[in-house]
Amino acid sequence: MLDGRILVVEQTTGRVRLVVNGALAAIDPVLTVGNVNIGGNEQGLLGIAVDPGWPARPYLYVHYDYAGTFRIHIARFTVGGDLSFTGNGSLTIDPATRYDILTDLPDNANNHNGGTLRFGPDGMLYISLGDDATGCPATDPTVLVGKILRIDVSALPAGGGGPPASGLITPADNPLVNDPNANARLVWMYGLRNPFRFSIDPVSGNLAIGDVGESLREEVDYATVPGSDFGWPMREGDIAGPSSCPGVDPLTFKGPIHVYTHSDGQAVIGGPLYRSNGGPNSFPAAYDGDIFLNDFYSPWLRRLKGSGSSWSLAATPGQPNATDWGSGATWVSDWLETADGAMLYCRMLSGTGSGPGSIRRIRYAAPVAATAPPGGALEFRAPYPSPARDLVALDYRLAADASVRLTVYDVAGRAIRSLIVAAAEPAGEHHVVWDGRDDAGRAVGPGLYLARLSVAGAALERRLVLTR
Ligand SMILES: [Ca+2]
Ligand SMILES: [Ca+2]
Repeated sequence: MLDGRILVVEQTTGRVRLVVNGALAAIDPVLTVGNVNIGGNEQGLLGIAVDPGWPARPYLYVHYDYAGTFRIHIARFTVGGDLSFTGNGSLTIDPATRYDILTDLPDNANNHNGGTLRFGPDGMLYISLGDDATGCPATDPTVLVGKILRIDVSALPAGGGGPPASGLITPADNPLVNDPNANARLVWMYGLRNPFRFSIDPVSGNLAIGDVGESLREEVDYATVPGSDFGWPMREGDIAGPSSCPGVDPLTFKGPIHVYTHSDGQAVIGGPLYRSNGGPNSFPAAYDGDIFLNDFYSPWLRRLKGSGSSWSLAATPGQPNATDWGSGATWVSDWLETADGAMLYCRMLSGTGSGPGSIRRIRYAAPVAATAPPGGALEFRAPYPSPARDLVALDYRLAADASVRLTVYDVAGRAIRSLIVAAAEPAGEHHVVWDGRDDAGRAVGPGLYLARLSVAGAALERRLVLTR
């Protein structure tokens, strides 16, 4: 995210796309990173960050698997064009400006590469690295796998080149800064399996990490103490892990704040550590400090609320159910909070996994006042996501038991899908998902549709848009 512009990396093409005011920039792609290795499902161009000193420091940083030497590279590119966004917002990047910052991060296995770059409020660059399928080296600070690194890029010379001497990027306040090993001096957190996505609290600088599990547990870690060991591979979430590592003291492990089993998903994605910033699309103060997560293979988005040292899933009126804060969002590979308090999320894929991806926004909207039909108060919430590509959630709340009818109409006023046919429904929250198909099971075309909820002789209507 860059002053209202969105930068998107494409994993397997190495392309960096720039979105300006909802459309691709005039120069597209803005950059193609060369020599990206795309073995397996997990390698590729995985992460990007913008220098916090932009536009005076017009730098982008990328995290990618490098083809040729079985190493992960962290590199910087110098950006030209409309840096201050006074014109059309288009940017230019000369690939020859590539400055290699780290080129020796092990990548012998094509999986477990980490992949996130983010700057903290301290101006330092944080880098996630998976264990490269090695297990115990994740607990060894001298081997740069299974770690979050913290480096200082402020003193790097301008232009292309690199890599720098280790001392030039080592922050003076890293936890192992006095270690004789240069690798260890870059380590911020360790004992992680594959922290593909993490976020940083813009207030405290603490990290919320989604650590993808092996075969039994997915976990979220809240990293508040530099130099913490999160236990992999001796621990997997809240249970024993697959390996015992000689000389590693389990008593020092920091446990996860949240776990779920593989009946609920297969790959956790660490979402924003949210700050209610008062912006025009900001969620209320009750969201301040909450940690979001999703699972790449499951449709849900979840919200964790902290109380003291314990965290639990939030239950907010209007949620699809007591566990999920949102639904209908499979294939989400990353999300972040924007300056206006909204959240963007990226779906890498759609449908059953072969459809195109999209960037979407979640923003706070004050609850819509309900009309009061005979028989009890009723709320019919705005359909979401909006617009929708395939699934649309239609949520409503009944104050009392009632007979309900829910029908979708096309713009010509034809009833095309009966979702609820005069059924007796209990008081409370209800979550209905329309799959974009008519009563004959055919996928309907893109366009505007109307959902009508009829309760006790009164009807409420909501418009929705399918983009297909
Ligand atoms: Ca790897
Ligand atoms: Ca762990």
